[in-house]
Amino acid sequence: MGTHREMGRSAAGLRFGIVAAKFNQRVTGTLLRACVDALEGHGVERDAIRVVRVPGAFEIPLVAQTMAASGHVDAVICLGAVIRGDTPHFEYISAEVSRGIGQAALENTVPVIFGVLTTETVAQAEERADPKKFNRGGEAAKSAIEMVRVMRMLKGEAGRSASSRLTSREVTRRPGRTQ
Ligand code: INI
Repeated sequence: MGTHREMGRSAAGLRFGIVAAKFNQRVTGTLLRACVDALEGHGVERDAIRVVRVPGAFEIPLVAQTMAASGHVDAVICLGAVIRGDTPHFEYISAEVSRGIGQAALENTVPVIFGVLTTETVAQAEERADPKKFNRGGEAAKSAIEMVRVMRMLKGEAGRSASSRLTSREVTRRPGRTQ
């Protein structure tokens, strides 16, 4: 991750919600710090980042859905670590979390970013969270910023094409005649 000056202030004025699981705290704490650092590095104010901690990854979708529906954030970032070695019900938890996060995004048309690590071992999760290695927390922040831009572009295009349809209808309408 570069310095704040290198990263610029491209996300200044945007607001983010972060839902981070406490389970596997060493890993999720690292993900959370790297995520907040990256957002701030792109110009997001600390006051514009709302962090909510939940017990485990299974609880992430409910809070993500609530934040996404609130209208108070431009994107939600979900952080967690589900580790197969420690989790007999690994498949259930990871399937539910990914389904719930996707659902929160689609139901609200708000970006909800999947920053949940699913690994075989704690060592793999630590490596993916490490800001000097894979830095998945920082990557999740960058994906969130990118998706806010994508959604703003699409919503802007939708607004423009609606008004251009209106204009062309007005152009073809003859003066003095009703429809
Ligand atoms: N939660 C995690 O975030 N990661 C795990 O690896 C994990 N394991 O190993 O079970 C885990 N379990 C807790 C779960 O997410 C819920 O908090 C719990 O079942 C209460 O609903």
